[in-house]
Amino acid sequence: MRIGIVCYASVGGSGIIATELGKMLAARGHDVHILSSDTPFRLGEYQPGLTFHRVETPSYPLFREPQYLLSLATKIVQVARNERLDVVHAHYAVPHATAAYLARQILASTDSSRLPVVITTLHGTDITLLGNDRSYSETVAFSIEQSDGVTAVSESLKADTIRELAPKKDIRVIPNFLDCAAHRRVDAGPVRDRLIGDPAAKVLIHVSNFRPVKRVTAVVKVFERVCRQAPAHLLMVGGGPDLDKATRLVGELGLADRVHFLGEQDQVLPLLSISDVFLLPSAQESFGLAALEAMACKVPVVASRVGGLPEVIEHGRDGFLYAPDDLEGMAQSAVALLTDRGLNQRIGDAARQTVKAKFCGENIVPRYEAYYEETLARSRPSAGVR
Ligand code: GMT
Repeated sequence: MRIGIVCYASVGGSGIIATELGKMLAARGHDVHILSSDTPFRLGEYQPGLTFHRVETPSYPLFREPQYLLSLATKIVQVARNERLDVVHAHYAVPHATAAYLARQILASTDSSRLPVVITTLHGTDITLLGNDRSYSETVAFSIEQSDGVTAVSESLKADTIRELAPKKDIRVIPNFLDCAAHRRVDAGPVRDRLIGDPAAKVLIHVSNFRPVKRVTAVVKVFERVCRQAPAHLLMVGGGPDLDKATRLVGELGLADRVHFLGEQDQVLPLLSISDVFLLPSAQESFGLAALEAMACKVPVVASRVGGLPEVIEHGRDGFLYAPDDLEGMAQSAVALLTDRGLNQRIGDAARQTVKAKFCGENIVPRYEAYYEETLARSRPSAGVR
């Protein structure tokens, strides 16, 4: 198939999934075109079958507002026409589903025999934070309904979408995934020596884009409770609006020599591989890809029981889940994992097993392929895939 994938380039789960999907589809013989405003940070080196198309949004001195929706729709039209796309797969509804809808209308006005199907994948905040905002909700619901196919990354997000927007559309749940062969614990001794020094010291880690929904100050508060019983180090990986708040709190709590702010990193495997516990006390999480990446590296996750996280983590078996405000519960599980080596190993091994059993790309990507085929067959029964 000829597949166009529209995604955000910035650090975030939807861009990572879209890029990994593109890479795996290309490796499986499809002709894949990624459309984004910048090179997605996980794109990596050149791969046959995978082409990147930059969406340029020219600025005009009269407008304060960048016209990304229009430039993206135009780029989708151009790529769909030039590359004879069968599928346009929009990751994140806002505004990608709308741009894809607009592009298809434009294509239909010029050559309706060559229309790609539009598939939208809902990732989370496009529904739970943005899409349900009254400033956007009608357009987002309309664009979702106008897609030929809609997927969500968890049952929880599907339920949220139905509750918030009530789109007249079936939503297929296809969970997020990893390249399980590539995503594993690596030998990162030198990284550990340089960052932490003491080989006996325990390490906690948090990776996110430091938006309010990630509750990075709760990460620091859990860590402070942990340190009262089991002095450790905390790696804070990422950046975003709440970075300053977290830095300030670390200073106020006198933890500056134990907390390492590392900024955005595209290679998280070495950092996960030197960690003993991953903290994710989010207010909301449609899936929790960052948790899945930790689990693949056998790092036990202590997280909030919200959104799709219970579909990824089974409390007490392959990780620990608590009410978002139960920082004490999170701290106690973290302490147990840092002080009981057997427990840490058992939970870490079970976590890797869960990832391998349920969330490997080799099992999930064929579900996207099947969904593309099914949607194409439904939308143009006689034409089939060209
Ligand atoms: O979590 C983020 O900050 C980024 C955001 C995104 O759309 O890029 O993540 C959402 O999509 C990810 C990939 O499907 C999910 O793993 C995250 O759980 C989800 N984030 C939230 O729901 C807060």
